[in-house]
Amino acid sequence: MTINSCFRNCRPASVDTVSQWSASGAEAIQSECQPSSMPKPVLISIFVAAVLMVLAATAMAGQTKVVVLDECDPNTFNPALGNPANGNVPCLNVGGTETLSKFMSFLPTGDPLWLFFPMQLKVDEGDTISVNNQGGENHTFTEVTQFGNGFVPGLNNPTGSTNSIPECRGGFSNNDVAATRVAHGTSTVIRGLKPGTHLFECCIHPWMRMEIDVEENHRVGGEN
Ligand SMILES: [Cu+2]
Repeated sequence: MTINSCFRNCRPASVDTVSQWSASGAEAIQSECQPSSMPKPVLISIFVAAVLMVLAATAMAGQTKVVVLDECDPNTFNPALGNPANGNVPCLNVGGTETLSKFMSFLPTGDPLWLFFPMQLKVDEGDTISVNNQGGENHTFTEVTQFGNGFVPGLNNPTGSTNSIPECRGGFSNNDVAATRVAHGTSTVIRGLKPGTHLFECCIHPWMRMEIDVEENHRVGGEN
């Protein structure tokens, strides 16, 4: 605000001219010229502070990573199981050296090189969990109420049962199961888990299991 426009708008009743007013002292002018509405710099500062608070709240929500691993050897897996014409997904060469015969030798328990890592995780409510498949095969990261058989009978523990747990039933023809697929080289993000214990399993390799314990988040209430 210039001194002239200020004079017009908010001069004291006792002065008639700018020079009169100036004679009463610069500090008085400054004080009289404070506009009644909030000046722009203050508004901008408040906006910036609000944005920073939102960003800080977002940053406080943790991000945790889970890695999906396998060691399939493409040289032995793909001739037997990697024909897309049969609905199979080839083992991608990510350096895996576990041969198919070695893999099969671990059944019915399951090859321990096929796993979620870590196998147990504690997170806070509001945290996001990024699940990244670094193996050569496709997997699922499916929340289940109880661990149990997947949808590939030959890989089921312990008897090759075709009776899979409900969350895996129907395999990828079931949209709910297909939605939990984590293709090799891709990630899926899990959000919004409620406080408590959550179990996740691969519906293809049912020994790939993990538990995520979600703790109630007190940060929003300022208790942390
Ligand atoms: Cu799997």
